Amino acid sequence: MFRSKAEKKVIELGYDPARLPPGQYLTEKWPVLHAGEVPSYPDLSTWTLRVFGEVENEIELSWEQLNELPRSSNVQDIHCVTRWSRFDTQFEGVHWSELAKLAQPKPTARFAIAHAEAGFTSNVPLSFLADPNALLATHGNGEPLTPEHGYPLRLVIPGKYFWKSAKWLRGIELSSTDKPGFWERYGYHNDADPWREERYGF
Ligand SMILES: Nc1nc2c(c(=O)[nH]1)N[C@H]1C(S)=C(S)[C@@H](COP(=O)(O)O)O[C@H]1N2
Ligand SMILES: [Mo]
Repeated sequence: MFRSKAEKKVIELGYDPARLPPGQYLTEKWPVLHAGEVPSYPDLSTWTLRVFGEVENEIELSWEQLNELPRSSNVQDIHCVTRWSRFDTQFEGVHWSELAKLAQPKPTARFAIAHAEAGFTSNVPLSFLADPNALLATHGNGEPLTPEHGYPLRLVIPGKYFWKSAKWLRGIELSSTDKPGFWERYGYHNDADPWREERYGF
């Protein structure tokens, strides 16, 4: 059976090669990738997270209020469109369902638009935000997120290229219509499924 160099490395490291999406290679590091600058360290006493749009109750939580919500953690593989994949990344934080209890999405809400610092946005169908393994993460690999990985809060969306997982998250907008985000408007594929290699275009 033909195996690519990338697949051979996965096997050498003791992993199932079926975990590597097409056209990806495994890295053991955690690369840093984003457009623009890492935002300056936030003042957590004024930091807020908004949930708005197609919800019954728009909410704006302080850092303290966010951290009072029930927490969960999970382990998942992440896949960047620039072709690196990282296996078994552990994230800890708050699941969307905890925010949904407070904000109460309207039945018309079909898409979630993540709003991050400096106007960055990313869009997914609401079902991907509601995935049991999605998280609004405060921690990665057991440590608070570092500034370059999204401190104090980032999104983690499984089943999509990692650009959908907005770092420096400040809000979630629910919408009845889709709103292509920063990388999507730049030419990346709206659906971003790494298993179907939805890298560019629609
Ligand atoms: N706010 C913001 N979040 C972002 C991006 C960005 O440009 N801005 N880039 C995305 C991309 S392309 C990737 S691959 C991941 C990288 O996350 P990491 O730097 O923690 O590996 O962040 C995503 N989240
Ligand atoms: Mo990426």
